[in-house]
Amino acid sequence: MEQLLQQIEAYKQEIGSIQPDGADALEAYRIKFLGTKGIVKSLFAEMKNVPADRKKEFGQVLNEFKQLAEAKYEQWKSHGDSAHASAGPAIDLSLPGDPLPLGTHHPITLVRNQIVHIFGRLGFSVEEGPEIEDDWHNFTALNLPENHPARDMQDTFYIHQNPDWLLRTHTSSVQARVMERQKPPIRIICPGRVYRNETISARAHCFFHQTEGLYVDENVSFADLKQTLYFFVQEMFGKDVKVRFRPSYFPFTEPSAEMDINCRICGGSGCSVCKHTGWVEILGSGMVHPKMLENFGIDSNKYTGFAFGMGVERICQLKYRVNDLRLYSQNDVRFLRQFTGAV
Ligand code: 2NM
Repeated sequence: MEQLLQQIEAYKQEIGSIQPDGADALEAYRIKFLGTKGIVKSLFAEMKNVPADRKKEFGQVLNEFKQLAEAKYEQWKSHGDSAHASAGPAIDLSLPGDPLPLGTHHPITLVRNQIVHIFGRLGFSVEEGPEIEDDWHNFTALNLPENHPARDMQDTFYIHQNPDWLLRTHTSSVQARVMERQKPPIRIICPGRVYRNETISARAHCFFHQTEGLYVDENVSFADLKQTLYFFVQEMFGKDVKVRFRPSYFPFTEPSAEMDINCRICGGSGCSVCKHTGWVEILGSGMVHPKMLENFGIDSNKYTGFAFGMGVERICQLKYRVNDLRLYSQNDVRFLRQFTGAV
């Protein structure tokens, strides 16, 4: 009995001194102490040789020893698992994280959103439509008959498979689709990409972005048009902006006018953007041609409307001084990063 107790004490010390170092050592430990022919089992087998009056005492010592051997095994095993899972230096969870590089909105998206927001406050809602259009919605319905020069192959990308299909040359086609299915009042803003067959340069591109607006209701007047567009440029460029309207011509409107604002780049003293006039054209507009309203079954004696269209790149040039149209589609991060945080 005394010998057995001494033996157990020695085993306890052995267990206490073992340093865990790998799965093989762990398995050897398990076999030696906890296996079917291991030390714990063999000590329990000694029970039958212990005198009856000390069986209880020996049983307690043995159970304690067994628990110690098992606890050591579990502790060693779980340490091994976690050491394996996080190989490498300890992690300091109190350190600040690595910043994630955030993307930015493209300047065209920024300006588009601003335009949509300003007209949204005046009750205009956004409508979108297909970039691949048919002749009716892009031209004929908009009072651009068959031999109109704007249809010229030089300007329009036609789709080979079907001469009726083309890449829209303006977003007026979206407005045509809305008038086709909706009765007045109509108050919509149509942002989107349009395509024209131009040689790419600093001043021209084969695609660009437009935002067109349309307001059709009873008693819509040219005064409404002027005030709406004046409000828009004040919101976009600041209250100090000056405007002027010049008579113009568009097939979809009569009368038509182009609106200029005083140059935001030079402030009026003369620069290359305003061609030393102090004024820059920023949009075209007019009262919707009665023939167009009739094309869509809208009674032109009862209803009138105004429409306008602007190039988003142009607004962007005046707002952010981007002077080369190619920058918008080159995706040079040195350009794009400059719009981080711009609103
Ligand atoms: C412009 C200028 C003048 C225009 C007309 C239409 C509609 F709704 F009648 F189809 N949408 N946009 C319009 C009128 C566009 O852009 C320079």
